[in-house]
Amino acid sequence: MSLKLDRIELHHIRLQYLAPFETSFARETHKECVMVAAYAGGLTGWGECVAESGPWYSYETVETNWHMLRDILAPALLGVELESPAAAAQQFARVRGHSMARAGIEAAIWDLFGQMESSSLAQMLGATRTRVSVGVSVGIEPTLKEQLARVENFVAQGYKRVKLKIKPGWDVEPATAVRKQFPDLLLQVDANSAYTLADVARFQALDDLQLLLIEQPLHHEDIVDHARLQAQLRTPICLDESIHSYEHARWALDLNACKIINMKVGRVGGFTAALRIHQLCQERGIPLWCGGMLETNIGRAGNVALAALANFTLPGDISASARYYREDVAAPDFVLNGDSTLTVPTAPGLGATVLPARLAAARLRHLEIKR
Ligand code: OSB
Ligand code: MG
Repeated sequence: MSLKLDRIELHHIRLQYLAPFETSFARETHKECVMVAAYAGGLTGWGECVAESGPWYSYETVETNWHMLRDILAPALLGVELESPAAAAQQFARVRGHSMARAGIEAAIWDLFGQMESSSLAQMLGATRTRVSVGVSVGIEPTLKEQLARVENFVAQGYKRVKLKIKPGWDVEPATAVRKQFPDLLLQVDANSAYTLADVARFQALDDLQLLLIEQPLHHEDIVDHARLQAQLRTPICLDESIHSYEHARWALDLNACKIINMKVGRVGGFTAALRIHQLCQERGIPLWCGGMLETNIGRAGNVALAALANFTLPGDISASARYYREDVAAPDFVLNGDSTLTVPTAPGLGATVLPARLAAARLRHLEIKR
């Protein structure tokens, strides 16, 4: 089956988080992102671009996504007969960078093909799991007491894996306190590139806490110093920011810069690239888990489908919908199962769809693109 797009619509939205989310790089109270709707043959496919309002996690922003989608990516697809979602990715082969913009529009094409062919995204990706193990990412809190209360609350909700955000001055102490109160909790930390090799003693102190992994301790592009740090630690290093593409994954593994990779479909440029990285990691014996960007239910549906692939063997940062927003722009909501899992959607395509009234309420900007 093939398709030809009639038009593409972009929606710039803003949603308030239920609670502020603080990392080593920013404290955010609201989500802003671009939602992509692709129209073909009476069907609508949705995709979410995960870039944030400012270039703190990544150089990409809502504004760079908007520019790339409007001026480069949408025009590259409109009027083209697409044989498969991979063919859409192929149309972007000349584009350097801008992974999150590419992934957002590619997701809308996957959704369209899934609906057309009556297969779920998980099926299209070759994933077989019906539920995926998930955890929760806990931001930096003003005090240790507030952090412990937050972790306690998530554990009570049924989350069996917790990730703590760390930064210099907020690392060994909060992680030790959580480990002490929850001796059996699956626990990991994420530094979002806040450290350098000079901080090796900090990481050696974390080495005694039986952490699943230490995520992206060093520079956001680095794969050289991470290899040096890994050689001095027992705890596996997991890379997030540094893995922008299939090639970056291969280079990092060739250098032993990490033992685990956090897969974010937006960061690597779409499901087509994610599938190649999944295969590479499977061949090299490198476990994956699915990262999150505080997505709406559109992005979350894609993450859950991806995490259903065989080599996603660690719990993902894919929490239940209720952890993020009071009213998501899309439905259905994802609910945490008793075994700390989310259920993989089985409906055709993403299995999630935007609610027009919610979208309108959250929308700051709208654009229709036709050939
Ligand atoms: O580093 O994993 C990260 C959110 C925004 C930017 C970077 C990160 C995160 C998260 C969120 O940790 C995890 C989630 O979506 O629940
Ligand atoms: Mg991270």
